[in-house]
Amino acid sequence: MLFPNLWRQEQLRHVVVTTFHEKGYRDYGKKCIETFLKYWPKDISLLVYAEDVHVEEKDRRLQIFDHNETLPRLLKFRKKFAQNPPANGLRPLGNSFERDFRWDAIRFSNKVFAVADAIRRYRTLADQLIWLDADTVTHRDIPRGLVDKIAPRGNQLASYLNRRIYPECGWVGYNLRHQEILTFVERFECTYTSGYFLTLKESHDSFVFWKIAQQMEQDDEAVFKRLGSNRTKSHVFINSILGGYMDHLKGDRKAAGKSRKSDLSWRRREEWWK
Ligand SMILES: [Mn+2]
Repeated sequence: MLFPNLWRQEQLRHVVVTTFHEKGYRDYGKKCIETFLKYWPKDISLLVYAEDVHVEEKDRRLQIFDHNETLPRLLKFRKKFAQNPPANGLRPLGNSFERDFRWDAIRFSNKVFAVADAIRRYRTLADQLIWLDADTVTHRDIPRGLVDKIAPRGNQLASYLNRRIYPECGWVGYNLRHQEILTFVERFECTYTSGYFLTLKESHDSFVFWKIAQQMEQDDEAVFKRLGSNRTKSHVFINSILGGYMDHLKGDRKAAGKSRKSDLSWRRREEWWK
């Protein structure tokens, strides 16, 4: 055949990004790094935005950024809203406050500012930038072809784990070649820095991501690739194609180091799930 490559999808360059603080490093971040280095394709690097923690692992595929040096916008945002209860997971309820993570913009904004910085930094060096929560472990060799296959292409600005409610943003693949990628990043950050998040129904990163994505699709600025399912409300990460290679340790699963079998909505055959 003259042009056999026409029948295959073009190989893309990928880079993965995550963040954690000191307790996160001990509880799950270390494991995330170790299993990344073991099971991910050897031409893919991991960038870590480390918040006040020394990362012990050393590898040519591992790059560490210090929060305090690389994320000035995050520091400024935190300072600006530090004394604002509705920005810190406290929602006014009569005379008191109700605690709910869905209004903890300060806690979840570190993901937003880290991914924004990474996208600007790597825009010309890679084709896809994957956000990966640090509370994930990889349990099986990830084939290069899989990373290419689920990557956003063409007019797809990002691929994400959709579900019946706001998406599960433990995995988001950003298309660095998309002409509106910087527009997206700008909106993502500005929703927080401007204080606009206080007017939204929820202010964690997944909700804000979803709102911006919906608006961009409505305005024909971009489309998004969906890797999840509209039939499920929870555990969409491990029940998607990603569950065959990774686990997402939500809540108390961090201590166990593993999700529960009952979190699976169908039977998985991989060794990890036995
Ligand atoms: Mn997570």
